[in-house]
This record gives sequence, structure tokens and C-alpha cells, in this order.
Amino acid sequence: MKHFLVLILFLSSATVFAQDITTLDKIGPVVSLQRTDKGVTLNCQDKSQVQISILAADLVRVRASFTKPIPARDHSWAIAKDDWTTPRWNFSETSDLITITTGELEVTIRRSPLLIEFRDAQTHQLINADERPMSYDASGRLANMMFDPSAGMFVAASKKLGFDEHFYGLGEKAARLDKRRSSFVNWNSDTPGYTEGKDPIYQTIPFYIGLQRGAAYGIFFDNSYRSYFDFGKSSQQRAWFGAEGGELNYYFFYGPSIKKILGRYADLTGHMPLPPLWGLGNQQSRWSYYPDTMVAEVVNEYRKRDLPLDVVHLDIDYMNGYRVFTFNKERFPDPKGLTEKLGRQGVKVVTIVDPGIKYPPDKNERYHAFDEGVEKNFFQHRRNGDLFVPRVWPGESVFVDYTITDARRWWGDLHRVYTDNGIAGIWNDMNEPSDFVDQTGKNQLDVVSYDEGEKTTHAKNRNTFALLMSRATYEGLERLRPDRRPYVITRAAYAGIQRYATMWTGDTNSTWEALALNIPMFTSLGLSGEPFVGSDVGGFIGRGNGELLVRSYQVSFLAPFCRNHKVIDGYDQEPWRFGKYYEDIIRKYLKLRYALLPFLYTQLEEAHRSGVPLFRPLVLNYQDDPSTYNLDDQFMIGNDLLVAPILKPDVTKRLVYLPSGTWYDYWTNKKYTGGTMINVDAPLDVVPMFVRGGAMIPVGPSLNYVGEKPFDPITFKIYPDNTGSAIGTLYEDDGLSPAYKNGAFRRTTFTARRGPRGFVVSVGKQEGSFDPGPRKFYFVAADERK
Ligand code: MIG
Repeated sequence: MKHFLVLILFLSSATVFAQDITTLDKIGPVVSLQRTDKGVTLNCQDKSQVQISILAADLVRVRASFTKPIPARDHSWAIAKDDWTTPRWNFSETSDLITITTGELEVTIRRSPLLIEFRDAQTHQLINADERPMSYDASGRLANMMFDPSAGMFVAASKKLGFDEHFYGLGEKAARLDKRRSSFVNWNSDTPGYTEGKDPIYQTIPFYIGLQRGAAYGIFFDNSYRSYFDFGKSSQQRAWFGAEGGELNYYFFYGPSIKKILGRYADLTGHMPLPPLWGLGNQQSRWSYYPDTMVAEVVNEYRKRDLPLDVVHLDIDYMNGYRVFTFNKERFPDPKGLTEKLGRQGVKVVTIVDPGIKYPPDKNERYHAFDEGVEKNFFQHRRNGDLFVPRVWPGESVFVDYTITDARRWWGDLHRVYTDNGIAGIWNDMNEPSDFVDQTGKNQLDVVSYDEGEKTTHAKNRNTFALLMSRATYEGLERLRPDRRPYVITRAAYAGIQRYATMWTGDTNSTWEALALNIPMFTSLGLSGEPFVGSDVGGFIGRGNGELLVRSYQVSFLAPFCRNHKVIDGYDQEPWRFGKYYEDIIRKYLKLRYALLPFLYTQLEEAHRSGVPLFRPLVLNYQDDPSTYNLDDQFMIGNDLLVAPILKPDVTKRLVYLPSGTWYDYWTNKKYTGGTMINVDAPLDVVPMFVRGGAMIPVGPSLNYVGEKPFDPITFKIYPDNTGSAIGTLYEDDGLSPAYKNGAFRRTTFTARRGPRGFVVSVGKQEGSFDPGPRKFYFVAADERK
């Protein structure tokens, strides 16, 4: 009996990733084609159709429909832009080949078998090539492995794997930076205490970047079904991706620079709007601070101890019996009074909002969120018409069908109770959506969503649930407070999430292994269009110690989202909990974060505008340097700051790779020539940090919270390159309103040149209509002799 059980377990875990795509049916050869405004439509022998559309010189869409024509409906929740102006392109054909060229890309389609290749239009260098024709599972060979047989066919594309090809992106994965020789599944999942290798976890971003010989391309497989990516794990011949349903629909981006790909990806799926500047401030949370007097105590402690703080979070216990859009009357009798009181101390309050609405509410109780949702028919149903009743924190609950436009609007408007009480931002948790009945989604398979009239099932809608919930929240806050930038934090996501929410990496462990994962995870998210990332500082589950907490701050003090958070039964973890020795070091890093806010905000705005994240892997800045290709225990902020944290206990020294160029130790100004590994000291109070020669870093005054006083004076630290010059940028705006979208910002460029009598600094062009008022600029040269 025992043996029998073991065998079953073994088989089922082995099937998790046993899709052998070589058994799939291949799309038929091309028999005819139509030219369209944007490209070509290919008609295949097996009645399949393939549409190749040119959106930009470096962006081509491939859309295939197997054994039937391309469907008329063409919709994706991820896409932000579909009005591309087709660039000039050329078409040519021979009996074997069809060729489409833009100024940057050459797409060659072999007719039989149907194989697509992408080349650099200038050099004709091969960038990416089909390893086999696009495939589908007509006979249901993979059906027994499919999650939901009603989802449709398994579809897949397979690319030749380069001998030295590296893979990046794929959003939030508990994995290393370079995804080569690994495989992944996307199926948004509540995975508390995940460790490296756990897959899937919370988010689905089916976008990756391939890099070979310094040239990068990107592929966005816009398919929200359970999807698979295999970068040379099951076979060293191929990198393939596929999904358990939906269309084989992907976008091909050509760089060759990774930065350019990220810009295009942001154009396609949306640029991150700027969050309020206080969103970059330090944040404190735990599950849960209550009653209100404890919240006030935490804030008082921060102020008393001279630790900067901008935000405190209220976790699920602020509610009345976990009913979203309510406050517990005993614990929080006067939420408005609380937010006003904390507001006078410069601290904002963010509340958690989960998707589960309590069902049924208690007898004779009127619970408006439930009553209205039922009346308007906004809740999810099973195919047989029954309300879908998952179990989450309130017990039996219902979920909103966020694919309904009016339901999103209604959900957004429900947030009035928060904005009226002075709540500054919303934290969306549990939106995989998590269901205590069954975390795999099996209990939800027959849940039907409206989906613009198409009435699709969970197999398609699970991975986009959080995207639409965050969208409803964001748009609600926009309507409720039109003069304020919304601030929304999400756990789960699909591609496009950056338009609505910032993220954190969920329920991590308070371990050194989990801390080490911060860097590959933050940087991979940045390479997947999500620049605003962070992780529970100190780790969420389990008991850490002062050393781990300090080292954790030495990573997160430069992460966009910097929040200490702890599980309900975890040992207290606020900065002072392990004694003065550790607290003093944490204070130093929090103060440094606030001093660097002018720099961080400038970098954040660049991420908004260009799609290039601020928290970067070195490969993003040095893609021609193979030494960076799998370097994921150091990171950069923008182009200029390089940080190499200590990620192990009892370690006070480490090797640091400095790419070629001039570098300065941030603490001592000691000068290094890069292109090599150096060995540096890192006692507990020091995180090795280097500034790129050629940079000017704007540093502001010491602050207890954002807005306490203006960024005045701003001191530019000049780090000359080997020609004696440096360039710096400063971005300023009101930090709060959406006016920056209409040009109300000021971007100033500064240059410095070493002259015979010191540095000559010039203020370059100023962009934007915002008037920051008078402020002093100081310029200080890094003195390499010190
Ligand atoms: O089932 O709201 O990731 O940050 O403290 C756990 C309670 C639900 C999970 C979140 C965590 C939060 C916790 N939540």
C-alpha cells in the first residue's frame, strides 16, 4: 500500500513539466499568402493561419491559429498600445522564402516546413530562429497533463538554443538571474515560505530576453493560460514556450540593446506611472498592528529614535471580521483621527484590501460590499450558475468578476471609505486568487468570467485576475482623488501590471538564502517591465536576527519599495528590536536612502519614461561584458551606483566585480580601474558600494519623511572619469500630483570638467514647465587621495 502511494506521488510530480513538444502536430506548410498593411497573412496546408504584423522597425507580432482562420476577436488585458504607425517595410518572395524587412529586422519565413527566422537587417546576423514549426496538440496527446481540458489545445513555439545564449526576465521567479538551462511554469500561486526553485509563485510575466554575442532580443508570449518556458532544460537543442490553451501569439523585440527592448516593451504593455514621491520613503508593517494606539506607538518609536519613516501599513486585522471596506470599531474607532494624527508626524497609512468579500454576512447584517455586488451581479459564478464561494480570511467569500467594466468601476468606488478616512494607498494581497479550499485552482476550474462577452473560464482568467483587480483599485483611486497619484501595491500580476501597481515579493523566509534571492528577483522583475519592486525587509516568515536584518536593509535601502514586514507569529522585527548596535547601522542606511532620494527619484522617473528599471543587474548596463551574464549577487542603481551586499552570516569581506572603467569606493573615494574582481572589506556597518567614474550623484538634505522640507540644498558629488568629466541629471516635480504627465517637471543636466583650477560645472538644458523654486546646488569632487 505504502509503495503504491509513493509511486503515484512520483508520477504526478514528474508530469508537472513533462510536456514533450516534439510529439505535437506541426503547423502545415504555407500554400498561399495575403499581404496586409502591416505584413502578411499566411495560409497553411492544414487550414492554419499565421499573421505576421510589423508594429515598429524593431517589433513584430506573430499570431497563429491552428487548423482554422485567425479569430476576429483580438483582445489582451496586457496591451496598452495598439495604434502603432507601421514603419516602412519591404516584401520579397521566392519559391522557398518569404522575406519582410524593416530598417532593423529581417524576418524570413521558409514555406515548407514553416520556419521563421529573425535577423539583424543591417548585419544579417541571425538573432533567433524556429527550431521546429509552431505546434499544437490537435489529438489531445497532452490532454492528460492539461490543467483544464476545456481550455483548448496546447500550443507551442520552439526556438533554436544558442550555444552561448543567456535568458533573462520572466517576471517574478524564485530563481537566479540567467534562466538558461531552467524551465518554468506560470500559474499565479499563493506560495508562503517559498525557496529557490519553487515554481510557479505569485506572478505571471510571460516575457523574456535572449542575449547572445552581445545582441539581445525579447519575446512576449501574450497568453494568460497556464504557460511553460523551457530555456534548454529538457533538450539542449531548443528554448520553447507554450500554453495550455489560447493563441500562439507572441511579440518579437529586437535590440540589440536590452535597454531598447525594455523601452519597446513598456510602449506595448504600458509605462509605469510615477507613484507619489513618499512611496519611495521607508515603510513599516506587520501582520498586524492593532489597535490604533499600537500603530501610534510604532510611529512614535520611529520618531523618538530618529529613524526616517513615511508609511505604516494596516494588515487584515484592521477590518471588522475581515470584511473589506470596513474598520473594526473597537480596534480603530476613529480611522480619520488616526490618519490625521500620524499625518502631523509625516506618516501615511496604507491598508490591505483582499479580493474575498465575506459570504454570507451574518444574519440580518447589511454588508454593502456583498449586498450591492449580488444585486448588480458582479460576482464570479460557476458554469452551472452557482455563486463561486472560495474560502479566504473572512471564511466563505465571493470574488468580483473584474472582467466586467462596471464591476471594476464599482470596486474602485468602494475605496471611498478609505480615501474619506485619509488612507493614502492600497495594498492588494491574496489576488492569485488564493483559495484556502485549494491553492492549485482546481476548485475554480469551472468559474466563468464575463471577459467582454466571451464567457471564458478560470484557465484563461486566473493569471489576469490580479491585473484587473489592481486596475480597478488604481482607477478608483484616480477618480476619488484626481489630484493625487494612486499608490497601489500588489502580490500577484500579469504583464501590464506596471500601469497600476508596484509589487513586493510575497511571503519570504527570514533566512540568508531568501535574502540572496532578493537581487536576482528584483533585477529580473526590472527586466520584465516591473521597475517598482521590493521584498519584506528582514524576511516575512521565521525568526531572523540583528545581523540578517542589517544585511537585508543593505539590499533594500536602495530598492524602490522599502518595507519591513513580519508574519503574525513572527518575532518582532522593527529596526530597534535587536539592540542599539544594529539599530545604529540601520539608521545609517535609512538616512542614506533619504539623502539619496533626489538621485533615486531621478532614476525612478527614468524608469517611468524609458522602461529601463532603476534596480539593475550589471548585464543591463554591460551587455557586451560576459562577466556580467550571470552575476546576481551585486546590482546597480541606474548607470552609476554599484552595490555588492553581503548575503551570508559572519562574512565581512567579499569579491566584487567592477566592469571596465573608473570606479570610486562610495565610502572612501578610493579609486579603482574596473574590468576585474576586487576583494573588499565589509564589516557589518558597511555595504560595499561604488560609483561609476563619469557620474554626478545628487544628494539631498537629511529628512525624517518625504516633504518634511524641500530638497535644498542639493549636493552633487562629482566622480570624474579618466578624462576628468562627469555628467549628472536631476529630475524634480511636485511629487504628488499627476501634473508631471502634462510637462510639469524640471529635468536639469549638469556637466563637470576638470580644469586647471578645479572643476568647471555647467548647467545644461532644462526641460519641463515645473518651477521648483530657488534651491542651492553644491558641487563636491570625490577626492581620490582621501
Ligand atoms: O494568508 O494579510 O503576503 O504580507 O501579512 C496570508 C496577512 C495573507 C499574505 C501576505 C502577507 C500578509 C498576510 N497575507
